[in-house]
Amino acid sequence: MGVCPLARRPLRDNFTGLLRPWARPEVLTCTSWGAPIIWDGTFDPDVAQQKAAQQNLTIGLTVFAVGRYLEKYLERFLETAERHFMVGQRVVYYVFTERPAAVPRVPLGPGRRLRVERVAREPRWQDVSMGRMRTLHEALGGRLGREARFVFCMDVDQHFSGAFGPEALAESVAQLHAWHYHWPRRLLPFERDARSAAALAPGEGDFYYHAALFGGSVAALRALTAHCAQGLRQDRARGLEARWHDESHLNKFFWLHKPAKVLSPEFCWSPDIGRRAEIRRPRLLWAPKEYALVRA
Ligand code: U5P
Repeated sequence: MGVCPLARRPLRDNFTGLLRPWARPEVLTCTSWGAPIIWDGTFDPDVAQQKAAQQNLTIGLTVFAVGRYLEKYLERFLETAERHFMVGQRVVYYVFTERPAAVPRVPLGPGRRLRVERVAREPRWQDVSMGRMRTLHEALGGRLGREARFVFCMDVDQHFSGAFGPEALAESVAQLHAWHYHWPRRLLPFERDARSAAALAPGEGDFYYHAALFGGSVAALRALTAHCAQGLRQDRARGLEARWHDESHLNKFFWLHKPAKVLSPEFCWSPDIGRRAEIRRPRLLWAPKEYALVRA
């Protein structure tokens, strides 16, 4: 009981205690390298709360809101984070924007703080998205890295819809992409151009991970952001841009450095997909993609 059949190891960690993979027999609950895949029902949220409280953690949550993303999404993201993200833990939000004065004043609960960091606005949305890796790397090497023990990095065009607690914490955390978690591996949209630093050869790649949510310890995220920023730089120097930008590089990183924990698509779900029996309680919901409006 509580054993990963693929890696023949107990499925447990410092936050969840022993997991209950048998509670979700219809889905994959561990990876071939023994990392848990966290589904609703496989963990006890109270145990996770207690274990995190014993460790007296500060958890960072970073989000970029540049250009129209600020007015359109930030307030709801923060308001719903106050209701659902790591409730009962110490939390520090880091909002990166080119207009600090426009950041909405969302009332924060006890032990929760918001810091605003100014970033330059890149002319292309792809560059805003890709520039995040370099900015995050610098922030993790500075105050954010000193304040927080674990950090989650998220897209802003989504909102919390259910409890997102310490069961999601680990040394490194990857999110299964809601549109791709059930696709055959050979069809996953990894970068295949061998000239790109993000390239995966045929047969490579475990899962396709979503860059809208990743996390881990400060040290692990320093390594992840350095890898991605370096890959993005290298591609640019060769006149290349990977198929899914920073997400392609993130997928390469997690192929080379396997995540310690994988979150099921319940943690970051797209309502456009419709109902799926295995998606019980989504934690984050993507906003409808209104690219014509926000990327203009
Ligand atoms: N982003 C911005 N402004 C932009 C483009 C992207 O703030 O012009 C940030 C948002 O946090 C967004 C994330 O959720 O990058 C990923 O971008 P996208 O792939 O949703 O366009």
